[in-house]
Amino acid sequence: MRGLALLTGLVGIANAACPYMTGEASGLHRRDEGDAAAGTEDFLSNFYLNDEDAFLTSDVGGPIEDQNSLKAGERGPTLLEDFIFRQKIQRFDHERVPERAVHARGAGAHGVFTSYGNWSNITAASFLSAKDKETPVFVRFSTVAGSRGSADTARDVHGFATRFYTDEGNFDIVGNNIPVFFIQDAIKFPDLIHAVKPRGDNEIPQAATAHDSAWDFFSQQPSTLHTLMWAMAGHGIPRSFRHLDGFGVHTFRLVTSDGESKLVKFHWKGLQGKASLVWEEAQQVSGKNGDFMRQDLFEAIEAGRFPEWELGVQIMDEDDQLRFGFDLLDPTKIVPEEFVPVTKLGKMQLNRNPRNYFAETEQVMFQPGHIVRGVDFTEDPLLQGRLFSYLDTQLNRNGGPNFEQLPINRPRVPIHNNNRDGAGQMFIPLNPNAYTPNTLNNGSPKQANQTVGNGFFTTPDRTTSGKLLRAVSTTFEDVWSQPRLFWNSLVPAEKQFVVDAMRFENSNVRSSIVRNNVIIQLNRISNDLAKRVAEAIGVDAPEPDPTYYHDNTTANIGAFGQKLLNLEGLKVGVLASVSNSSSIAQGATLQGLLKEVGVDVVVVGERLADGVNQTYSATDAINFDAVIVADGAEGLFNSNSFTASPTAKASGASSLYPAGRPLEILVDAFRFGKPIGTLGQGTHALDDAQISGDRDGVYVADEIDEDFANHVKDG
Ligand code: HDE
Repeated sequence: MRGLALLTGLVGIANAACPYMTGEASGLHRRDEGDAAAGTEDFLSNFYLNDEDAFLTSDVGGPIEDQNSLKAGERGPTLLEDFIFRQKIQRFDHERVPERAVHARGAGAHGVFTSYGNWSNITAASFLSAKDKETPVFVRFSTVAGSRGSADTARDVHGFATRFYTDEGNFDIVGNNIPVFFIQDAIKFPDLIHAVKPRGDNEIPQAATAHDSAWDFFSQQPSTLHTLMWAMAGHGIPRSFRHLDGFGVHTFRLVTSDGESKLVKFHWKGLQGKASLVWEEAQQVSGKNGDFMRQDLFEAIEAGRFPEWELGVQIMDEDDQLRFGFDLLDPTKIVPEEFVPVTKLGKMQLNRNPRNYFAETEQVMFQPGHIVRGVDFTEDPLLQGRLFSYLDTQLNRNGGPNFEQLPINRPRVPIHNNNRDGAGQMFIPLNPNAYTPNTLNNGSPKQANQTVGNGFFTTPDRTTSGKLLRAVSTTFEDVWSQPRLFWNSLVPAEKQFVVDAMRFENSNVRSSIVRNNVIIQLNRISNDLAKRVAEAIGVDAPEPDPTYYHDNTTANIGAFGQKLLNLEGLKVGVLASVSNSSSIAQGATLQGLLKEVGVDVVVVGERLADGVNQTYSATDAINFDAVIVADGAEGLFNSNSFTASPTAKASGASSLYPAGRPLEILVDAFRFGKPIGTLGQGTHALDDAQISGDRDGVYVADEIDEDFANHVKDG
């Protein structure tokens, strides 16, 4: 019976063998196809191990104690026969699997995708076959270059990998938050990654491109320029995983059950809106809270503030491959939305945190090759290479071919095939005739195809032919027009952001040859950009090179310039003083006014007390999206407080936190472009911080009211 989910079989076996699987894992669930469509169900619950009120056991089930090893005499050596000791240490020794070669640092969440309609006119994919049809998803966000323990806020491209557990098998969109990629041919990927990863001799710098080899590669391989521009803009340091968009990058195909195909680009458009950190801030965060982004995601979901994205596609005809002046098979190109608008197919909500980081987020093994009926590849040479790499890397990470049977990887539909054995086989296949064709098992498992059994099929009209050659297609040659399109389309503040980023990165490049080469390439994008970067890094300003220039612009490019779509989970710090209870009460008043938009107020005081959520000693501007100085707290901001000794409390200093911390929070918040506000006498803090109350983003008010709260919201 088709409806019996794959899981059911395992649960049946597990129950017999594992009496300690309790509660949800007790095998009371027998799933059928109806359940498979129930979007938000926690289908992994069949695998939960619940230790509640249970005795500790060995791996083979016998109850044990494991606090002391078995010794020959009180002061004697440990005995080899101590299987409890051996198993515990051995399991510990084997806890790690190889981290991902790239995208090692990441955070995941479960959710549900809901189709906006019946899209059978463009695809046979079953998860898009009906309005309101729900499909469970798991998403993993990541940075690329850093190792597993690196800081979340490194400047980098960000991975946005989504698995749809559809009722016709798993479909992965293994995308990024930037719609283009550095190279056009997968064979260059090891070069790219070796160049951006830390140096071979001293493994420095971690999770950063601000070093010679990265910029050497970028300037020698100008196909990198477009992605580089996006990474140097706000997209490189998003405010959080909730504040970025996602892209499938390559052109894919969608195919109807009749075999009609369209070319598509996948987009994830966030319903939170986009926002970025500023670089000074990101660097501080890296040191002070390396878990900043995973924490934001986890806490938002725990608080019921479920982030959402709409899945959209730009739909193009097969004949459009060269229509827009570039090649749709070239992954360094976007299709401007003015040429082809994005059709929204459905919405994804992330609404459940993993229960175990390793079992879910670390063991999830995405592959661009995980596609379902109704989706097909294109000949993009980067995509073609990825189809090999991800499977290969999973074999390396898991040490064998049965990784698709891990709970987070297994599909929600039964599997039936003649693949057998290998390390870690989790099933007991009952068919002894594991080959096709067979008569001994009545021909089963049977072949499915386009018309029989809802099978996967390759686009019927796909053809390819050609001379064998190792060369870049001439249709991939122009790699400068779109970086310029990107630059032209940024608001001035984000242009400055790009300039600052490039100045920072290249100031750390020792080789003057590399710095020169960088400027040569930037000058092909924009003379303005090249000159502004050159002046900071000791390179002569280049003459314009108009052969490369155009004035085109496009929309929806920058991370700046748009208001957030919602404020959920953002934090406002109210800087108060425990010696003035009214200053603390203002925090509660503001919380009342901001509650409806999901903003949290954190009241900061010299020490923890009633109404004080955090101390000055343990917080910084980086923890807030806006900062308010309460009426009555102004005494803490006296600029003497920076130099005052711990005993000099009269001048506003306190031994309870590092000297000058309240002032530092206010100044940093302003420098990092966050809205700041003062209430009543709190306005004197602005004088101490030398910030004019007339500046944009600074709000001075006598007291808290709706108007003040609205300013904070709009900030
Ligand atoms: Fe990946 N990439 N990649 N990549 N990639 C990996 O696979 C690779 C590329 C992306 O959260 C690895 O499971 C090659 C483009 C994401 O688990 C590895 C090429 C895009 C993730 C690999 C690319 C991506 C990976 C490492 C050039 C955006 C993390 C571990 C042809 C469309 C997925 C793993 C997760 C991970 C190879 C280029 C996105 C080594 C060879 C383009 C989001 O297989």
